[in-house]
Amino acid sequence: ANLSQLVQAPNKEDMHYCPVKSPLLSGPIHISFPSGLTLSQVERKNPMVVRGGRYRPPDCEARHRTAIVIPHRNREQHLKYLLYYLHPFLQRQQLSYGIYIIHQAGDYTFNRAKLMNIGFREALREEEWDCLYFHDVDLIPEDDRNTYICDKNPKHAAIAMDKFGYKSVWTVHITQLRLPYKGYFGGVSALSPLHYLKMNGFPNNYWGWGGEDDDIGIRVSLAGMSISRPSLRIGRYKMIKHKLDEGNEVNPKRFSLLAKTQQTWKLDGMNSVEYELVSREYLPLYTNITVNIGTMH
Ligand code: UD2
Ligand code: MN
Repeated sequence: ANLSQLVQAPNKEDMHYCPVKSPLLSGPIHISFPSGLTLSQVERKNPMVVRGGRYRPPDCEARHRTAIVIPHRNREQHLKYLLYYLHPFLQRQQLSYGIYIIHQAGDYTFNRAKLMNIGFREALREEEWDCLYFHDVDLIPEDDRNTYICDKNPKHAAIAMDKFGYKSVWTVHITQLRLPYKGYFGGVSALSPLHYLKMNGFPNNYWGWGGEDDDIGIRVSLAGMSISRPSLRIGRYKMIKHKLDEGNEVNPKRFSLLAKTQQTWKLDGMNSVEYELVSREYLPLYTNITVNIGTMH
């Protein structure tokens, strides 16, 4: 090497790809909820995170570019703890990533799935993400080997939750809850842009709690894809305890909507989502996108 090569700071061209398996992983994570935690403490603990909640590994070129999309309204406490754990978690995985909070303005009935469609559009408007993680604000991953990258198939990541004794969630779902098939897709799921467009995204017409996750599971199979899952040992999450939110009452139409998914999925979804962008704020730990999404009619 000549002198000029030696003194030059490494630039992108001579940077090597990060190893296939990150050497920074530490496995199971002990989750607690330190009282009095503030967002500025989270900021100080994550000095490499830049404006809008973006990060790229400093010493190697990331192999994956993942956007985290989080539907949100009125859950600031949960958001704070999620950011506290998620930023270091993603950094240990040596990912290039960005965190997008999709905030529903006003107090009309909440619509989780529609907010995800908006997150998909707004995130890809900014960068060529190769994977999107659709993530509830109250679920904290408990093992950093649960890598936030996309698979060949859509992935359901939150398969074992403390709330259900870490049993396979879809088994719980089949036996105690709603539908007699294994399409369960709630909590945290990962799709590439191609997966997402192939299934026309998520439904826009589920207002209030429930059903939209099952609709999404059905869409995956209607679009001819199957669902992959991490192992039960690794796909563990802690759900921060909460009650049903005001403005997110149980959706009484969920079963009749689900019965029609096969007829509606190509008409309603990413190709029909309408909303009004209220603001886009590049905050230190995340990009906050506030939207008016209207209400049911
Ligand atoms: C389950 C599913 C969830 C979703 C929901 C039904 C799991 C682990 N999770 O969660 O993915 O399918 O049932 O809709 O199976 N939110 C707000 N503010 C609100 C209301 C909701 O921010 O006022 C967001 C937040 O990100 C929250 C998510 O929507 O985590 C889902 O709502 P939930 O946590 O009340 O529903 P839950 O726990 O029954
Ligand atoms: Mn929840």
